[in-house]
Amino acid sequence: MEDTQLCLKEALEAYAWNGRVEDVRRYGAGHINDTFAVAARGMDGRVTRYILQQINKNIFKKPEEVMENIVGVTLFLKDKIMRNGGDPERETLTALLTTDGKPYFRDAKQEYWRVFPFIEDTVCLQQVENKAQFFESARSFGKFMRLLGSYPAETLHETIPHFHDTPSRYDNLMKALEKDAFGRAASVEKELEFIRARKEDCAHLTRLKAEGKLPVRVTHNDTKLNNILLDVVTQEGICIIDLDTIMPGLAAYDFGDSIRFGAATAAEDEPDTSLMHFDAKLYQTYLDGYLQEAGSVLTEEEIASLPWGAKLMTLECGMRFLTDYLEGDHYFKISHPDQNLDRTRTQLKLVYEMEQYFSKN
Ligand code: ADP
Ligand code: GN1
Ligand code: MG
Repeated sequence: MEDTQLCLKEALEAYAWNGRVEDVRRYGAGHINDTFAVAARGMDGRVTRYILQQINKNIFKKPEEVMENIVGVTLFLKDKIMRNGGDPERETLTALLTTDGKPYFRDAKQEYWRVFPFIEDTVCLQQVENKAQFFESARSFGKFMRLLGSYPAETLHETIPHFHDTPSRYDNLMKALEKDAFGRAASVEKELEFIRARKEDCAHLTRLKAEGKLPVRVTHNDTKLNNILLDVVTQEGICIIDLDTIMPGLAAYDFGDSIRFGAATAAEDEPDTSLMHFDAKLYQTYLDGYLQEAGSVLTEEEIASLPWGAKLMTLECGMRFLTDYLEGDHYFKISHPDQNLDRTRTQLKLVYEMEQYFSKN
């Protein structure tokens, strides 16, 4: 803890801030980075807030490349937003520069930090409260992909190789199972049986992609509801955040990951799976919103691939949570011992109910 505080102090000294730093506190419910809200009081007495994040280097092995992607994409989006008469300070992130002009700070322990302005007067939801919010988030993610349609995808770094390569996620799970380093395999037989029965399904999207039947686009790849900020008053989608995994990908990945998290009746880590259901009405709501913004650029094959995205992103996430559980919880942040197992179970329940729904609709 003392170590973190020392590094935090070092990172705080690397930025000019707009005044004197008055408050620094842990912030948000992300599973990956260490996020802090920083409040600084200026000479005029006004308080400005910022988001300070330590990039998770166990996961993002090349933080400079993550930041190069983010700077490139956000500058591109700023230009588009200005041309469309929007507010570039509010509608996309801005990586602030350190006092020596870099979009990140590397501390003495070789950890990487970055700062974004805090987008005020917004809400970040952990669960959908009403249809309108989900519709808005769908429009925003659809628009995000459409706006990045002319971004030079070949300049993007692959920040996490094979991120949505579902068959390789399956293989990783099997490797973790074989090792069973924490002696947990015996307690997850039922879950493994469910996953094994869907081994062939895992390759559906990657196969279509390899055959050139689905176009590769610039995608966000982590489109859960808490990676978008909505206007606190109008509930309009304002800003897409968490841009670490922007990489070339499929529309079905972005669509699917939003469905996985949002078209669900309980939290991702709900221990009582009887409370978790796939919400088909919310699915339709998201589909309508997404197509309203992205429908004009999606091919027929892509539209047909969206339900597969929902199922496979959910199955894949379930496999990732289970792999982490078997490997001793080193990837996703946890706050209680079986949280990754709880997360696995909710995802598998959703997969099951999606299958029932998609087989009839
Ligand atoms: P992680 O990769 O750990 O999920 P995120 O970048 O998603 O990290 O940030 C974690 C949380 O911090 C978000 O869910 C959101 O609540 C909050 N957050 C991040 N960036 C901003 C911002 N610029 N303005 C306001 N809140 C933010
Ligand atoms: C992580 O960073 P965060 O909390 O928005 C993860 C996603 C998972 C998600 C599950 C880089 O997202 O891939 O779908 O948890 N991000 C990374 O909630 O692995
Ligand atoms: Mg996040």
